[in-house]
Amino acid sequence: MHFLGTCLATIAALGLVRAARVELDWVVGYTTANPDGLFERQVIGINGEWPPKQVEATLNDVLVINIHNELNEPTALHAHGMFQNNTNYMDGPSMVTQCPIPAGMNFTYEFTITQTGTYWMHSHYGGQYADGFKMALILHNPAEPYKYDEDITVPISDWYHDQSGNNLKIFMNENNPTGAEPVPESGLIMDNVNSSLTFVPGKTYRLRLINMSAFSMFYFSIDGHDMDVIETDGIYTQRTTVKSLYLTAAQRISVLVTAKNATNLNYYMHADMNTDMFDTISDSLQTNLTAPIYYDKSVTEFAPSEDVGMGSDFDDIVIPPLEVMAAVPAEQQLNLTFEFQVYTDGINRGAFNNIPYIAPKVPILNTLMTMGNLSHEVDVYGRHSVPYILDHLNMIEVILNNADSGDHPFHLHGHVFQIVARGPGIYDGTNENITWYLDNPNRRDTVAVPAESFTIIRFRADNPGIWIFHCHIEWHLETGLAAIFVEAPDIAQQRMTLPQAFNDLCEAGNIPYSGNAAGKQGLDLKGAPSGVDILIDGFTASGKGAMAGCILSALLGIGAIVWFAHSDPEARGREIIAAKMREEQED
Ligand SMILES: *[C@@H]1O[C@H](CO)[C@@H](O)[C@H](O)[C@H]1NC(C)=O
Ligand SMILES: *[C@@H]1O[C@H](CO)[C@@H](O)[C@H](O)[C@H]1NC(C)=O
Ligand SMILES: *[C@@H]1O[C@H](CO)[C@@H](O)[C@H](O)[C@H]1NC(C)=O
Ligand SMILES: *[C@@H]1O[C@H](CO)[C@@H](O)[C@H](O)[C@H]1NC(C)=O
Ligand SMILES: *[C@@H]1O[C@H](CO)[C@@H](O)[C@H](O)[C@H]1NC(C)=O
Ligand SMILES: *[C@@H]1O[C@H](CO)[C@@H](O)[C@H](O)[C@H]1NC(C)=O
Ligand SMILES: *[C@@H]1O[C@H](CO)[C@@H](O)[C@H](O)[C@H]1NC(C)=O
Ligand SMILES: *[C@@H]1O[C@H](CO)[C@@H](O)[C@H](O)[C@H]1NC(C)=O
Ligand SMILES: *[C@@H]1O[C@H](CO)[C@@H](O)[C@H](O)[C@H]1NC(C)=O
Ligand SMILES: [Cu+2]
Repeated sequence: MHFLGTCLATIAALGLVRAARVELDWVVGYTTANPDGLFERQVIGINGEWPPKQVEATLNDVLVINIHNELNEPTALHAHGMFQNNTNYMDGPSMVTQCPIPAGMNFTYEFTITQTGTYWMHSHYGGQYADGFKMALILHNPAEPYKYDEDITVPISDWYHDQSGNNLKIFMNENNPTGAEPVPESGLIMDNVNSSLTFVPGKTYRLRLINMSAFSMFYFSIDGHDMDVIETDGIYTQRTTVKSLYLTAAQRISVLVTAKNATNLNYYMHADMNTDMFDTISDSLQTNLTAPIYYDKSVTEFAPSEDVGMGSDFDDIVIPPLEVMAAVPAEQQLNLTFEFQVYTDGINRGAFNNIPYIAPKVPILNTLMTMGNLSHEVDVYGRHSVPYILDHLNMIEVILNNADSGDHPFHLHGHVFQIVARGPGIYDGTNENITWYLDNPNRRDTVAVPAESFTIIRFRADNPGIWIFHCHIEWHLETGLAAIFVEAPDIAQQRMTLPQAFNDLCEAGNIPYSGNAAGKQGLDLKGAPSGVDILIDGFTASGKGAMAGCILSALLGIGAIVWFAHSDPEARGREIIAAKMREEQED
């Protein structure tokens, strides 16, 4: 009896009592939408609908998504923030953990929900999520620590009129040596420009704010109301009152907002885009978005604006998690410095340590699973997979040095990390101006690294597999601002077996699914991506982009650009350097 009681208590504590199978059938296809009222465009919808419905499940449920790809190109689905512990192959990024799902094919994602909080799902193939293939993923907690009356998801996103494929062609192009990003045409609160909420006096609302932008960062506030932060990226925080907050692409924050008792006024929510990174802003772009919160729709008066936009003093690094976890010393350190430069293929690329990520010939997880004991050799993954081997259970420290003049949001798949330190400049181990956050550092899965500064994060390598670490500005990821963490490859091989369905995907798409980054055995890497290198070394970091831009415009003048577009990258690089030397001799 006593034993049974203990047993039941344990089962309840582990939350094993309730477990449903949440099965969704999705036809992923094209439809049209006009959420900003300015332009009807083709979007990617689910079962003919856009915006796609949010997905909801409860801790311990099994989430099953049957996809039929009706697009005319491949696709792949990532559930952002899921640990996918022992189901690494369900993580989704194309050519990282799987071959993409070819046009016309069906595929099923299936994994167990082991986390709670606010997440989202989006395509992890090309720039597809900017075309609308994204939705909230809300994971309910049967033992919710905070009390509230209503639960409302508030996605905020930028909106482009052009297809992401076109935007990428213009962006990743020799004619864009400065790397000017596509600037959105609109911003949307709750997938529209006309959204509103209604508050009932006395009720407490949980607003789950999700930044689903491809590019823009937003500052969020509600006139006349405090917000109590209770969650950052699926991690409960201590209740922390703020007047405004910001979210970089892919971040989520839940706030509790208590409605007022009086109904004589209505209020605005504000979401102001951070326009620092926009090279051009069209006159029609509404950068300060608003959506009304009505107490009484018959009242026409709104409370005065308290919006401070980019003047917000919000800083997520100081928000302590509810479950206290002190930082512990690192056992393995990675030093990842990134900036944007023109590479030998003529393209302005973001990269860690001057090596842009370029997808290998074989999905990286397949390389891990099929290379036997060579899976521990960093070389088999290919130089342009930007691989780092992490030893099992090590505390990993990643130094993120931002040598660029813009802020960048970095997301690690399969983990949350602690944000343990921050300071200006590049971290070389001797920096005097550094602030440590060691007692109970904020934990989340996406961190903004401000311009020309460093941020240090730590996490435990307790999830064997292949995890991509990348800038969540969709355009920057495409240029190569990503690295691959190969975590405990030997343990991953022991724990996992790739389901046959994944090999079938590769087979259907004519993609090799075993061997190294070149699709070969052993350490013969010939044929793996190569030859994309930093154009000219020896300039100061700030001068590089500008100098490359000058060289390219000079060459453009002599009509070399056409030839460039068809040449191989190594030859192209040599030619650019030769042209530069000729130019210097002429001067
Ligand atoms: C927003 O509301 C205005 C005014 O009612 C309307 O003219 C416009 O078409 C609406 N826009 C969208 C995208 O629904
Ligand atoms: C693929 O999915 C579609 C839509 O759900 C379904 O009609 C079709 O039968 C499936 N095809 C196969 C081969 O399972
Ligand atoms: C979303 O993230 C992007 C990119 O970091 C940022 O520019 C935008 O302001 C964010 N939006 C919100 C509402 O925080
Ligand atoms: C609303 O009224 C209730 C009951 O009088 C009171 O307890 C509560 O503090 C009031 N709330 C606000 C936000 O003023
Ligand atoms: C947006 O709002 C902020 C804060 O009120 C203000 O400083 C800024 O000028 C506004 N921007 C535009 C384009 O209206
Ligand atoms: C790797 O495995 C092969 C055969 O399975 C074995 O001959 C070789 O000694 C192993 N190498 C290492 C470094 O363990
Ligand atoms: C330290 O760096 C912060 C920015 O990260 C800056 O605001 C502050 O002025 C710096 N302090 C000193 C003493 O340089
Ligand atoms: C990290 O790399 C950068 C760029 O090479 C270098 O300046 C810095 O000193 C390195 N930091 C550490 C801690 O090794
Ligand atoms: C993964 O599961 C193992 C137990 O199988 C656990 O020790 C580890 O902490 C888990 N990691 C994550 C990130 O959930
Ligand atoms: Cu970026």
